[in-house]
Amino acid sequence: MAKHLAKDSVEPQLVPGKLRFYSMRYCPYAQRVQLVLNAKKIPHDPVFINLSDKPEWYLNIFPAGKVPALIYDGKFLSESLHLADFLDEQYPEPPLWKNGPLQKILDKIFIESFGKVTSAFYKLMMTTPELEKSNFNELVESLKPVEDELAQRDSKYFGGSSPQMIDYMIWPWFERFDSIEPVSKGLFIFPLDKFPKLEKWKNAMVAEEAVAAYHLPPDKHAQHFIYRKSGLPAAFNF
Ligand SMILES: N[C@@H](CCC(=O)N[C@@H](CS)C(=O)NCC(=O)O)C(=O)O
Repeated sequence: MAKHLAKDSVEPQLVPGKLRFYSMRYCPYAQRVQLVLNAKKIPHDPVFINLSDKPEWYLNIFPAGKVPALIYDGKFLSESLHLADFLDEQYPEPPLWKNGPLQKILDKIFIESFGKVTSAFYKLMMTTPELEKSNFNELVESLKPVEDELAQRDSKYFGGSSPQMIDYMIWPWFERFDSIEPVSKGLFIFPLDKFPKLEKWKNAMVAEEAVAAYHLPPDKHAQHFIYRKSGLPAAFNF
């Protein structure tokens, strides 16, 4: 696995013909952008940032010190959803918003509402020393409208017969739900069987080329959460 660059590192030179992509291997927001890069086969040069010991040079370019970010035509660009949209416009094939403007805005509203799931997951995994039942229940509850949405769409993917932007933007959290079991030492298991539509969707997504190429097993995600929560620098290079 690529090394995450830390404080004492030197900024790597840009690679001609490749998009510079600042990332972190375990970041779900960076994964969103990676999935778009993969789906569109865009030549890119990933540089992984150690977020507990951020490189000086990175803070000089981007004082917020967050990932994901891209450098395109000398311009520094950030925010996963903006980056995903930019890539879709700049590299049109295959289109990831293919269902027209009305569906696009509906999908964007849905992606925004998915923030309830991402914050419930973060609360469960990161805010208490041991995972708590009430936080686990809140996460499970937050998935109900997501299951309902897929049922109502009545399609294999949220985007129809093939994965679209909406599928890629929510996928990273589903990949991480399986890490709840090892992090909680078997106490909590995400009950995917209670969400039959999402279970089928998840199985289809994981087999999809862009997703499979960047997929990590639950124990890797779990190890990152455990290290990160205890503030260990090993969280980024293990
Ligand atoms: N809204 C941002 C969120 C990005 C974000 O929070 N990234 C985390 C890593 S997963 C980060 O860079 N954290 C470093 C920090 O907050 O110092 C996006 O969608 O790109």
